[in-house]
Amino acid sequence: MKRILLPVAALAILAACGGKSRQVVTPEPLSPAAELRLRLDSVVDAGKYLFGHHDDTAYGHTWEYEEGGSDVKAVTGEYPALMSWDLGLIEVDSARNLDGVPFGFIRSQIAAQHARGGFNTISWHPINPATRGNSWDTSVAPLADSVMLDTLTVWIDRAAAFIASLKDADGKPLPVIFRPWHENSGSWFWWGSGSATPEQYIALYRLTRERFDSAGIDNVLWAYSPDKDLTREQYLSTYPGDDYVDILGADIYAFDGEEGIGQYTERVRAQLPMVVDEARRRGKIAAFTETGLEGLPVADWYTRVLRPLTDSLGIAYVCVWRNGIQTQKPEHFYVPYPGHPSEADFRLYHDTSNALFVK
Ligand code: BMA
Repeated sequence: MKRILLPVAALAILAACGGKSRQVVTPEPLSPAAELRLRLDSVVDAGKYLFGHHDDTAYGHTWEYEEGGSDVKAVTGEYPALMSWDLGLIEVDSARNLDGVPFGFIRSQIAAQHARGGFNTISWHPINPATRGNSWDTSVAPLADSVMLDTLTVWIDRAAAFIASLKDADGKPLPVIFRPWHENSGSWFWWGSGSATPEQYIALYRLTRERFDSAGIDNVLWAYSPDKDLTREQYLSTYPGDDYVDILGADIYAFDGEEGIGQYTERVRAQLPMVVDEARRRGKIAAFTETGLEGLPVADWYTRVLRPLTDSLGIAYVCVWRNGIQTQKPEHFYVPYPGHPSEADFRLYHDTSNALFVK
């Protein structure tokens, strides 16, 4: 069942034609989030999906912070239709995120991506409020201690303030997908299954959305994205609820090069159609929120492995992770850079798949 949201123009026509009294009802303008929802619906209705890349214009394999820089664009001629960004360390008022990207830069890139007709999604790797270690520090489970929620509320409000500050040149809020508390079914994050009960997780997610809502923030679609190998029941066991979530996703990575293709394919086929089905039944959007093969040791991975899995799935987007800088993380990249053996294959994926890119 799809929730039908009519654009303002259609509502105005309906109002103008409706009834003998010819009373014209001036419709409320759509919120940026509702407009984003319509745009994502039209992508899915057209049988397409956005191609996404994390930190796309911040840095790539051989460059950082260069005007026009993007490994996706360098190889395909276009930017990814979706750009992904992370708020990690915004909670402690840092000027740069956990991967060194200045928040001011992220703000400007989100505006630039929107202006070129693209989309933006935001994840968040906050530090552990109990230990002040990073997101992967599970030595203390902060959600077991209700006092931690006070700290987290302050942190959530800082994330909310950043997202509320995203505006276009006319001062209109820019729509974004927000995907906090991701991969919670795994045990590697302090909000994950090893450190939080389903109730604690759901309470954290709901608190996050409630803080945004009470601040009147209306430029966000909310994504839920647990990890791999989940049955429907397991997937739904930490689902925050239809009133809190707009996008149902999953993070499923490929591992082990050629040998791992079978397992990856099975994992995606076992879970993503279920996610798409749940999303449809609930009137929500489905997405493949994170995936990729680190280092691309399989040269035709994009056309041989990813394209058949994603091309007719009914998802609004697929997002691959970042291209780390060569001098820091030489093998940590998920799209080919110029000169990489899978360059031609990625171009072919760009040219022949249902994935969308932007000029
Ligand atoms: C991980 C890696 C890390 C990074 C983190 C947050 O998958 O890319 O290097 O710090 O995501 O972006």
